[in-house]
This record gives sequence, C-alpha cells and structure tokens, in this order.
Amino acid sequence: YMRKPIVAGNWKMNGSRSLVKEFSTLMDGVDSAAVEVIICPPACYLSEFAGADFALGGQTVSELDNGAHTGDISAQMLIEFGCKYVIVGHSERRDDHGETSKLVAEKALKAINSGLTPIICIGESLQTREVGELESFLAAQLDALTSLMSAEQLSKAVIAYEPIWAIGTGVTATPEQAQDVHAFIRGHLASFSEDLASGMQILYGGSVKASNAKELFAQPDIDGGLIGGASLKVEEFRQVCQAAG
Ligand code: G2H
Repeated sequence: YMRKPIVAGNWKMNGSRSLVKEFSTLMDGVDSAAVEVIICPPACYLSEFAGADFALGGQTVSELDNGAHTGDISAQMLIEFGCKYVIVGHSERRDDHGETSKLVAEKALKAINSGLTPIICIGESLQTREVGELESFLAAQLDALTSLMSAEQLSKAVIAYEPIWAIGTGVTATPEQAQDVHAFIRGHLASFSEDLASGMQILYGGSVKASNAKELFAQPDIDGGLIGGASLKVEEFRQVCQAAG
C-alpha cells in the first residue's frame, strides 16, 4: 500500500487577507508529487486562495444539505469555493460546540457523499490516558464512524490522531507514543476491514513544528500531520511540508 503523505494546515480562527497573500510562495521547494499540502483557513478566506497550487479544506461542515441553519456552511458551498477536504470533529469543535461522535460521523458521511474528503479528528484527553482508557476511548470514537459508514465509504476519509494534551501546548507526543497509537488505530480499523486499514492515511496532530516533524513523519504508521500554530508562518509550514515529502 502506497499511502501518500498529507500535511494539512489548520489555521483555526486565525489569519487575515494579508496572511493569505504570504502563502502564495508556500510551494516553492515543496514536491507536490511527494506530499499533498492542504490549507484549511476560516471559510471567509477561501475565495482569497483562488488559483493556489495547493489544496484547500474547510474547518467544519454541516451534516445537512441546506436550509434554515444560521451560521452553518454546507459541503456544496465548500466545494464551490475550491475545497477538496474538510476537517471534521476537531476536539475544539467537540468541546466548544458539543459535537458528539455520532454527529461527527454524520458530518463525515455528508462530506463523503458530496465529494469532499473529510479529515476526521480523534484523540483523548490527558485524564483519559492517565486512567488507562486510551484504547477504549479511541475505539469508541472509531466505532461511531464504522457504525454509520461502510468500509468503502470510510476509505474516502483521512483520520487525524490529535491527543488533546498535545494541542497548542508545545507538548508533542514522542514519535514512539504517536506511533503506538497510530498502530492501534490501524489495527482497530483492520478488525472492520483489512483493506480499509492498510490504505487509511492517519495524520498526527498536536504541536507539530519544523523541528519535530521529520521524526514523527518517519514512523511507519504516521502518514503526515495536521498542523495548527506552525501553519501560520509560511517558512515554518513549508519546512513541515518538506519533512513529509
Ligand atoms: C492540533 C493542531 C492542529 P497545534 O489541534 O489541528 O494544533 O499544532 O497548534 O497543536
């Protein structure tokens, strides 16, 4: 199985029109055949990226098609503004907006059925890890996906493992810690479908930066990264992209 590495920048609620302009040089020296580079800006900036030589993604998507849902954005709208990808179920949305694993699965399925590739985020809190419930917690997050989707549907998604204790804290999981969990995730998916498991691109997220990306991406079950803080500086983010490609 050839799994192409992905490096996705998650700008979260950051950025500006002028930052978008700085990113016009992002791909200088990045081999787009070797790494799929994605920027997920706030939706209002998507149109500012028209003509970009990297892929675009939304940060969330409605599970519904359209209608009276103030503030929400549909999969078709993201596609119309050039998105190929959308992040779903980021821990910040699970926390800030009460998104459950069932809702996250519904959003991912809507994305897939619309032709977007969802980047589905899972990950445990420090407390969950400390009480020894890491594996059962992640298994439940994954089972919410497999109970709604066929293996064929889920094969059109990407998974991002983001331990909550490593998000924006500067504390990265060690490459070994991350690899162990990625291998668990792949193994759990294999109990659903072997083909799904071996083809699934599983990204690591949580304080990835230029100085630690190479070692993380070198792990056999880590297929790239979802990058927050370090995706807001074009130089730094370019180096993370190069570390994967
Ligand atoms: C994890 C990550 C990107 P950061 O949320 O999704 O953010 O790299 O800032 O930890």
